[in-house]
Amino acid sequence: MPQIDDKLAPIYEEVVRRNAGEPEFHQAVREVLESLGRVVAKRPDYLEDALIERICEPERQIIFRVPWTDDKGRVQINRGFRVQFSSAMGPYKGGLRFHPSVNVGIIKFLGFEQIFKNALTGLPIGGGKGGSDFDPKGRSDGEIMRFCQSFMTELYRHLGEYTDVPAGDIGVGAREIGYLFGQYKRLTNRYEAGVLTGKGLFYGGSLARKEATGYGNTYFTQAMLKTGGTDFDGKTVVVSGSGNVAIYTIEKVQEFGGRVVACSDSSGYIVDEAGIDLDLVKEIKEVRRGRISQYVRMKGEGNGVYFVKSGEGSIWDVACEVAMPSATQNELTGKDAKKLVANGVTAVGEGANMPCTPEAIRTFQQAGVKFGPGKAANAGGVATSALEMQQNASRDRWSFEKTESRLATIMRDIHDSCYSTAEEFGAPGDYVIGANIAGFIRVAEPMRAFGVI
Ligand code: NDP
Ligand code: 2IT
Repeated sequence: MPQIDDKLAPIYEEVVRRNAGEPEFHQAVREVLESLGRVVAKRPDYLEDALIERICEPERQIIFRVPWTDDKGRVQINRGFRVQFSSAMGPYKGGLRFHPSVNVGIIKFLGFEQIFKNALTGLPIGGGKGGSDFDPKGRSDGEIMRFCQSFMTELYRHLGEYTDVPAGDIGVGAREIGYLFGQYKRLTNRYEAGVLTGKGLFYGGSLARKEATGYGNTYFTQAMLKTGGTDFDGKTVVVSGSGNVAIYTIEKVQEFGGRVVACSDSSGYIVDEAGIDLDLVKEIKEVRRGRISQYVRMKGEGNGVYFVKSGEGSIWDVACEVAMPSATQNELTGKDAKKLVANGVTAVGEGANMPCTPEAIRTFQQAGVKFGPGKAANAGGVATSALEMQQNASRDRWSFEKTESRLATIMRDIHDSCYSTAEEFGAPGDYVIGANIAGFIRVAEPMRAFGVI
């Protein structure tokens, strides 16, 4: 098991002590600190002025009550969060997650990852994350709207195009961003387009933002495959989830000639051995907001098409050469990783944030599987959010081709900087170490320049 350097171990112990009951946050911090031993061995000056301790402490954490009225006239109460983690590189930037599992530890892990991810994009954005334990499943449009309006009625005072710029994440897409933006505009009396990203195309959104995370992970994973002299063409691929990230991963993998044979939601997974019919998945998920099991009902069971209920098997039992986990944290365990390795997986690109457990990552790396960590592989979404901010600031609108071509270049640059940083720090081929160190150095330099703040 990778160890934390002796000089950094007390920092980790203090993070665990001061953030009790937040295992996902501890996991994210631990992974970064495991990589930083190599940095402080070369550059002990990074240990000065509690710089690493400061990176682990959010600049500001906001927790608030979100009251709203459901369709039956009953008052419901949820909890809202925004963790403004680091503004060393630019305004806080990161998504909002609406899911019943959301708590402060999950938002902190996501915000912490976001600092390094955003730094890796090379664009001027700090790190933050927010959300609520609100469960959008089964809620009407009216309920979603009233919830979003109440959420923004508190959050707006903490936002601004130069202060903090949220976007979507699990349970938050264009519909929710529309309601949030409308309420922000009404409360502030300002048409401040750059305060949110992932907006609709007819009021300041960027072409290719919706596709960007999935496309970006596909570009990143393609770059990893190319270091071994191969690509997606003809490869069998499994993509977990069937939300925003999963759908546009499947789209780009198919364009690159890969055959995606399985995807999932929290109720289970579907297999279509001939290759997933993406139009059908989009109809079920983007139009009907339904369950992935409907795929089998609509397509007809048999001929290699079937559904497996969650709890009765894992999507990672399905044999593939490339795995792209794109649902949620810790969805791919050590046991799953062993199964994937036994079935011949050669590359894993994390579309979700921290979907592989530490044991799974170790299993992949020990088996020589190319492993792209989320903070590098899924950075295309936030990078394109920064491109949306650029378009809003210059009152401009770029074509799909121009935006996608910028995205592709950014993803190849992230790949190359992770690859070369890993080599420079004595861990060739280790994208986890490469991403953590390259991201850390980019944030550490402005922090030192600013003094103790
Ligand atoms: P969506 O809400 O569009 O889709 C989420 C998908 O994951 C759904 O299929 C959902 O199934 C499944 N899922 C969510 N939670 C669980 C769970 N606890 N157990 C099993 N399945 C689950 O979200 P996104 O596609 O936007 O996000 C997916 C992942 O990608 C997240 O980790 C997010 O943080 C990350 N990400 C997103 C970016 C973006 O731009 N949107 C950018 C970078 C990373 P069900 O519908 O049944 O809940
Ligand atoms: O995890 C992520 O990078 C996101 N959910 C996207 C954040 C953003 O600001 O676009």
